[in-house]
Order: sequence, then C-alpha cells, then structure tokens
Amino acid sequence: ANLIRREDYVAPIFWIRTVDLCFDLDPAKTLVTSKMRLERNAAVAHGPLRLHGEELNLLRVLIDGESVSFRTEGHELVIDNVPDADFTLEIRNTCCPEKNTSLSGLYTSGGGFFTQCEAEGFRRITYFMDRPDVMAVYTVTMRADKARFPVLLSNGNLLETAELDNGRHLAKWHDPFPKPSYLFALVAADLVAREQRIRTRSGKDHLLQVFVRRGDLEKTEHAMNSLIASVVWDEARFQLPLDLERFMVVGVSDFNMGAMENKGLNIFNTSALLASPATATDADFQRIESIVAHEYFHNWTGNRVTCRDWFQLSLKEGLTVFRDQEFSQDMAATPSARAVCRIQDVRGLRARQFPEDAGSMAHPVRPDQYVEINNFYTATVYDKGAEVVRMYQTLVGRDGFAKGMSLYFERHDGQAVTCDDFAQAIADANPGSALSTRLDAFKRWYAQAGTPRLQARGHYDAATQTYTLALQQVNPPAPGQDGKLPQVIPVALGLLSPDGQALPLMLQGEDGAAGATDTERVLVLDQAEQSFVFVNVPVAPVPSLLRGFSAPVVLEDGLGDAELLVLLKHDSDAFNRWEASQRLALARILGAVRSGKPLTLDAAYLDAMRAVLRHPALEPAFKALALQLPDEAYIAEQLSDVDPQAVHAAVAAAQEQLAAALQADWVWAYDAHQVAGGYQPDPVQSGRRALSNLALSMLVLQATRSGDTVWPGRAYQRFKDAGNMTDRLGALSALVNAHAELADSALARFHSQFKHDALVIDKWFALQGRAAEQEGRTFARVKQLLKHPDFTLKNPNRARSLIFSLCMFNPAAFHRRDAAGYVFWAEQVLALDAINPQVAGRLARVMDRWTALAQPYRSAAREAIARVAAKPDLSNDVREIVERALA
Ligand code: HT7
Ligand code: ZN
Repeated sequence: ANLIRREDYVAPIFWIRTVDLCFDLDPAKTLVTSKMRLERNAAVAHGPLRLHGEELNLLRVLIDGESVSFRTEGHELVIDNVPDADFTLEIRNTCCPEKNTSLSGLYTSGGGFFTQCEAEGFRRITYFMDRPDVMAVYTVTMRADKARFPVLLSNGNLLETAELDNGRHLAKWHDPFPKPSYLFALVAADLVAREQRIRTRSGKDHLLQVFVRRGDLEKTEHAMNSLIASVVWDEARFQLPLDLERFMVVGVSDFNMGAMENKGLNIFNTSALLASPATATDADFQRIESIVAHEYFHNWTGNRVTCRDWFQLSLKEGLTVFRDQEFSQDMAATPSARAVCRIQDVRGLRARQFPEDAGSMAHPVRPDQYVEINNFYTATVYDKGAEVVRMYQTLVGRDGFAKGMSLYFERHDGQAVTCDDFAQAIADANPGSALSTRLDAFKRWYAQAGTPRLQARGHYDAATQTYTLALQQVNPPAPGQDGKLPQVIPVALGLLSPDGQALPLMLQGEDGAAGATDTERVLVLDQAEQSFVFVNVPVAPVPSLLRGFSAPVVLEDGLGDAELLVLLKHDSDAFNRWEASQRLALARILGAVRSGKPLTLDAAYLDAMRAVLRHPALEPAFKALALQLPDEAYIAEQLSDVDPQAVHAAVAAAQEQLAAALQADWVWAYDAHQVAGGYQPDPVQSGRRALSNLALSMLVLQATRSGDTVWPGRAYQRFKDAGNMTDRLGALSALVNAHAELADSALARFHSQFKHDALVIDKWFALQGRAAEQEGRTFARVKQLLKHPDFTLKNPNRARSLIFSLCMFNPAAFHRRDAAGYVFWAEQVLALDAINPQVAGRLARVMDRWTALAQPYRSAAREAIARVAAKPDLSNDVREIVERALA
C-alpha cells in the first residue's frame, strides 16, 4: 500500500476556483455533473491535471466545452493537455449510493441521501482535486423525487426551488465561502425541522434548524439549546460570530463517527443528536452538548481556517476539542463542576490516548506518514492535540491565548495552513512569554510520539527553610523515534503543610514582591533535569504537582499513602484531590496483581473512601468519580506483562470489598441523593444520579454476593419505575453486572419496552457486551446476541454497541486464556471490512497493545492478528493497522 509522507507535500498545480455541481438523485444510479473553473498555480512547475475518483462511472470529460483525451492511473484521472490560461472543466459521472455501505461519499440511510466527505469521501461522488488546500466556491443543484425526498439541503444559502416533471423537484444552493471538498455536504430525505431564530450580539439575525426523521422532533430540544449556547459562547469568549444566515444540523442513523462540521450543514450521528429524558442518559445529554458545540466551533477552527494537508489534522481537531472542553467547563459553571469536566477529560485521555501512545499505532500529534488517513482520527490527534493547545493557554495565560487566536484569524482567515502557523500566531501575540522564548522546543509536542514521564523528588532543609524540587523528564523511544529531545512541560503546583494548609510560594532569587503570597504557580520544565528552590518554607511540605493535569505526562513523584491522604483531604485543586483517590486505589490493585496475592483493602484506604463519601462539602459528582476505581485499561498501562484476568480479578475484589465495607454508607448515599422534581440534565442533578446509581450498583453487588434479595428487588423496582433513562439504565446495569437473578427478566422487559427506538436498543446491546465477566457468561451471551434479529453489522452504532463493547471495553471478557475472544475479533474485523473499512479499522485497533500482554495471551493475539493480515483483499484501513501491529 501507498505510504503518504508529510515531507513530500507539494502545493497543487491547479486551483479550482468555482464548482457547479448538479445531482440527479437516484439511489441506484445518481448522475453527477460538475463544472469547474480552474487556474494554474503559477508558483508550481507545469504538469498534467490529476483528479481523484473512486467507485465512479465516468461518462464524459470536457475542457472549455470540447472533449479531451484522458487516462486513468489507479484512482486518478489524468489529463495531459490542459490550457495554460484559466479554463472550464466539465465532468459527468454516476455513482451508486444504495450500494455504498462504507458510509463515505454519497450513501443512502433510512431511505434518504446523505454525504460524508471528510477525509477523502468527495472523490467517491465525483472526480476532483480532493485535498484540503484546494478551496472553491460551490453552487449545488439537486433534483429528486419530491414524495420520497421532500427536503433537499446543501451548504450555504438556498437560491431557488422549483417543481419538475414526473413528481420530481429541484433545489439550488450557493455557499459564498470558499471551502475544501471535505466540507461539502448534501442531504435529500423525508425530514422535519425544529427551527429557532436568533439575534446575535452583533445584531445579526440567523435561522437555526435541526432536521430529523418524523417522530424524533421532540428529541431535538437539547441539541438546539446546545447550539444556541455554542453560538453565544464563541462570540463571548473568542469574538467569533456565526457567519451564515442559516445554520443547519441533520441527524442520520448510519454514520461512521459522531458528527461532521460541513459548512452550514452539520451532519450528525443520531446518537450524538437525539435526547429525551426517557431515552437518553445524563452522559448522553453531556456528550450531545459537547459534540454540537464541537461541530459548531469548527466553523472557525477548521472551516474559516482549514488544514493545508491531512498531517495538520490536529490544527483543527486538537484546537476544536480544546474549545469544546472549555465550553463544557464554562457551561458547568461552579468550580467543582468544572473540575468534574476536567477529571472526565483526563480519565478519557489516559484510558485511550496513553495506551495509543505506547502501542503499535503510536504517532506524533502531527503524524509524519500514513497509509490511510481515516486511521489517524485518533485520540492522539484529538485529545493529546487538545492538551497541547491547553498548554499554550497555560504558558501565555487566558488573555494571551485569546489575543493569539485573534492574530491567527487576522493572518489566516480563508486559508489552508499548518500547525506551525498556529504556533507562530500564539507566540507572536505574546512576545517575551514563556511560550515565545521556547517556541521551537515547545513544538516538539507536535513531533515526538510517546508520553513523557515526569519524575519529581522534593528535599526539605529545615535549617534553611528551603524546599528543593528536582524535576526530570524521560522521553522513552517511540516507533521510529529514539534520542528524543526534552519537551516544554508546564508544571502547575502548590505546596501543602502536613495539616493541609496551602503554603505561600517564593522561588530563590525572587524578591518578596514577585508573587510571594501566591499558593499556586506554574514552573516550566524545558530541560532534561532542572531544580527549583522554594524559600521561606516553614515545614516539610506535601507537594501537589501537575495541578489540573497541566501537561499530558505520567507523573512519578514517589508520594506514599500518608502524603496522598493529605492531598485527598485538603488539596484546593480538585483534580489532584481526585488523583489522590485514584492513586491510592491503583497502588493497592497493582500491589495485588504484581504479587499474585489476593487483594485486601486496608482500613486506612476504606476509611478515606468513607470520608469522601460522607464529606459534607464535596459535590456528589466529584464523590462518584473519586469512588470509582481506575479503568482496567489504565491499570494495564502500568504493567509490563499484562494478565488482563489478573487485573480484572483485583479490580473485582476491590469493588466487592468497597461494596461490603461501606455498605451502610452506600445505603445512606443511595437514599440521600434521590432527585426530586422534574428531570434536568444539569451538573447538580446528574451528579446526584451518578452517586445514587454508583451506590445502587454497590448495594446490588454486595447483596448478590451475600445471597440477600432486598437490594436486587429494590433495583428491579427502580428499573421498572424510573422516570428517566439514567436511573433506569443505572438500575439495569447494577442487576446485569452483579449477575443478579432478576437481570434476565429486566433485560427482556427493557427490550420489549424500547424495541422501536434504535438508540435505546443500542444501549441494550452495549450493556450486555460490557457486562462484568463471570465464568465466560458475558462472552457466551455476546456470541448469542450476534444472532439476535435486531443485530446487524451494517449499522455502525449497532456494530459498536455489541462488538466494540466486548472487544474494546470489556478486557476480562475479551482476553480469554482459550483465545476465543481473539478468534471472535478476527472474524468480526474481516466481516466488517467487507462492509465498512473505516469501522473495521477501528475494531482492528483493539490489538494495538498485544505486545504488552503476558503469555498465553500474547502468542494467541499474534496468531489472530496474523490471520487477519494474511487475508489477501484487506482494505488499506485494516491492513495498515495489522501490519503496524506485527512490525
Ligand atoms: N471532523 C469530523 C471527522 C469525521 C470523519 C472522519 C473520517 C471519517 C468519517 C468522519 N465523520 C466525521 C468530525 C469532527 O471531528 O468533528
Ligand atoms: Zn472535530
């Protein structure tokens, strides 16, 4: 397969300035006519015109109205004889939307037409220079049967509609903003819209529309509210206004990712759009708000300023994830709710990105090469990329960052640019800052893969009242990268006295005026090793390092139980308070796994957890996170020869002991956190539900293990009577995960109650795929569910709900000593690859960390990967993943 390298970038030989697209929509054979105005790029040497095209049937090619000779080379259409002056190119081709199961390009779903063009889907619609640095103004005419496809949408403004013969109709759209082809979109379907007119700060009127299938309209209120909040926030925080009269959002049930930011016509997976209290959980409401915001924010960070090439993907994705995270924190309002957002984001980063950075697919935030770009929509590009943007903000301050953003748009609006352009704008707007004086070193975050390890050792000298903090960074080799250079690591920190007082921080050499009373500050580590000496420190302090997770690194500070308990009790930084709870649990679980001895939770740990649970001032949402044990994937990352069954056994034991030892406290927590009144998906209510559902799961677990039937009975009752999906699903998972006797009848009841709601049935499958493993019952059930009449691999949400739940999110059910999980994985990857290579590629990634497994898992995993790799007609998507795994 063809390896694409970042260093091989060359600017396009031609520009496409305008495109007139005409679609005669028919599911079996859609006719596409494209008329383009082209112009040679004077800056680049001469050469033939090359257009990308895949799965197309070419009918004709005209230049300035005359037919021309052309040839095809692989997926390229090559025209050698092209005029030197500007010219018109007309292409006519057909494609077959109803056979397009890859969901890239133009496809049908639920009887309508939809498109997905990022990254390289436009070439599956018509021949084009399908690269993000070719930006054109689009005019789109659509013709389709009116009864079947009454709504015809494309980017920009509606110019014209008309009735045609034979029951067909027409709509013509024009988007005045030049855009790359990946932002093109078209929808033709039988949809209805929730509409809202808004007037923004700048006094402009806009129409917001959310289009969904008939019957789903009442599930769009939350998405609309989220969209309005996003418009308001971007204008207030970054002075970025909505630039379109009309902003449309459309839901579709067959979709490869969460959503897509097409200019003025965002297309959403229904799972990221539709919510009602009866069908969606608090987590769904939160996810919808953040994805709606994310896609809206792309309008500036991605659309107005786009990527020069796909290696720069994090330019738009890292920045936009950062923006949606900031938005969610601002929406959360209280400091504690903000901290909860940060904890959830970091938890996700550690569970997904840290393993990626240590595995066969490790790559820098700005990758150097790829075979299939779809494989690089990764946690590294998105989530580590967002952490890199967050570090800019930490280094130049919030106002400095806002200034940098303004300069970025001033310089680059309407352009396709690189991560260097972004870095330069932020640095230039902040001369003399901690960033601009280290810009080249800072940019190593884009180039070096792997998670830096930050080692910290403190030494207190009572005689001089100084505290010396020695920091050292270790950057372990990543694939193709050894001899890495030191990175710029902002370390936010505080020092606490042993009784929990925050100590004033003054560094040696500073005079009293320079922030001597601050109790928090940011040190910048930019060498392999550096020491910082704090003066006037009255007692040996407990360091609280990397507050708010100020850099995406692994911190090794050598703190023991006593110090962690101080932080858990007193740290003013809620993130580090939570971190202390996790480290206390992690130490115990790792101790058991490494020693091979059964885990026994000690009184000190249990008392600390009880104190958190009963704390009068801590928010319930925080308590729920602090009392949750670390993810098994994160625990596995701390080990070298991972036995997933041993990790699971230790976690399960910890869970059972926490359930038993705190039984009375869980009863209190359950009773005290019931929510009265109408459902609101806000941080206060959802925090209470999170804690009461955690308490219920502990109570059902404890009761099931001890043979008591009261709590399973109460859980069943709550499952039946719940007024919202969060509580209903919370009670159902408590029963299923504990393998309570009532679980099966609850599952059956849930299915029959919601059988007509695909998104809820996805939850039903997912719950069973993720159910705690017990003697192979979960694995056996998943295999059984493959035959369920509601199951299909063709719908990505459904495939994910069952298969990914097992392979990706249920290590104990998946990593079996008899290798049956790996055989299952290989079968499903191959079956999916024939339908949808992007989704198959994602599933293939499950094996990224196989070399870290202990025997017998490692050999069996290798064999399964080799079996997939041996298949001759694999997609590029899957081939790249399995070949990298075996390399
Ligand atoms: N920018 C969007 C990426 C996306 C995508 C990429 C590949 C294949 C299908 C896709 N659907 C959406 C989503 C986002 O980050 O906002
Ligand atoms: Zn995005």
